[in-house]
Amino acid sequence: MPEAQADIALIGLAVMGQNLILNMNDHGFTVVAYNRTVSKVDDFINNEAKGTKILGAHSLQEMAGLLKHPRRVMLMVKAGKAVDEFIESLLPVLEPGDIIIDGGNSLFEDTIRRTKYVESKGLLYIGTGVSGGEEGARRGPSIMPGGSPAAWPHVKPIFQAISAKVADGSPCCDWVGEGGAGHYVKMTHNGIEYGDMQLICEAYHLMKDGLGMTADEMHQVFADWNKGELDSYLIEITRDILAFKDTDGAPLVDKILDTAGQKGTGKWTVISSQDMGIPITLIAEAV
Ligand code: 2AM
Repeated sequence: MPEAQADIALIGLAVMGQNLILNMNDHGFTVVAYNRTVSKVDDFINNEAKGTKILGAHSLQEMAGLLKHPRRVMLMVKAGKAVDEFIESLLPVLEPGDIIIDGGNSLFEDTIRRTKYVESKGLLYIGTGVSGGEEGARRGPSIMPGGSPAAWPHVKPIFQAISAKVADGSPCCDWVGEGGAGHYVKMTHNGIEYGDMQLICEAYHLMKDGLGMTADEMHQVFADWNKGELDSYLIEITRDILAFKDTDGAPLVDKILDTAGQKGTGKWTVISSQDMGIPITLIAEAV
């Protein structure tokens, strides 16, 4: 048996998962990587993770055997059924006191249920929001953990090391609360971004169809806005998108289909607001 040497395991080798692993490795943690499609473990170890301390496991048993105690296992898999299935397969290879962490965009009610279930088996559970996309995962995401309070001291050093930092150096990561609190905060944070995007779309619509402005003129407006109190990530990328030219020199934005999809967090935010009798019409418009 190889020595139990790894600080944390991460399951789910899509880009978010891979980038979180690389980020943890940069901060001195030894990570074990695992994925349902096991061939992706070797692909990752032989490519993106080449030359690092990252370990690959080809079964959950092997993964569990490589972990220090209490074991920390983080899931970065598709929200929904995949999380429940992994919890079921992890329980037999883990022990009381071990910690399962779900870093996907799970519905907070699922996280409340899973926290109770995993705790009933003597293990600990964390449902955490991870914000910042692929780039954030690699360089420093905002992390919003909630679930079993007893798990937090074991996860805190890793999460606070890999998270983004505020100007004064404090980490963009702290304990949010019990049960589904972490995923609730992440959901609401996403909902607010939906509202932000709705405002940007309405401003674009008024400028384009109301005032007949060109993409270059709108680019200038967003560039000015981004220098004042509206200075933010979404205004900044809108500024850049409006200036982006296709190979023929025309603004690319005018050729993109006027349609968008959603993965659920905005809808859940609105449903939760209705459950509490607190209307949030802007976010509802966005959805
Ligand atoms: P895969 O590589 O085996 O498809 C993002 O899709 C991540 O979630 C991937 O690591 C993917 O594994 C995993 N995933 C998606 N659906 C899954 C399921 N039903 N069971 C296990 N893993 C799943």
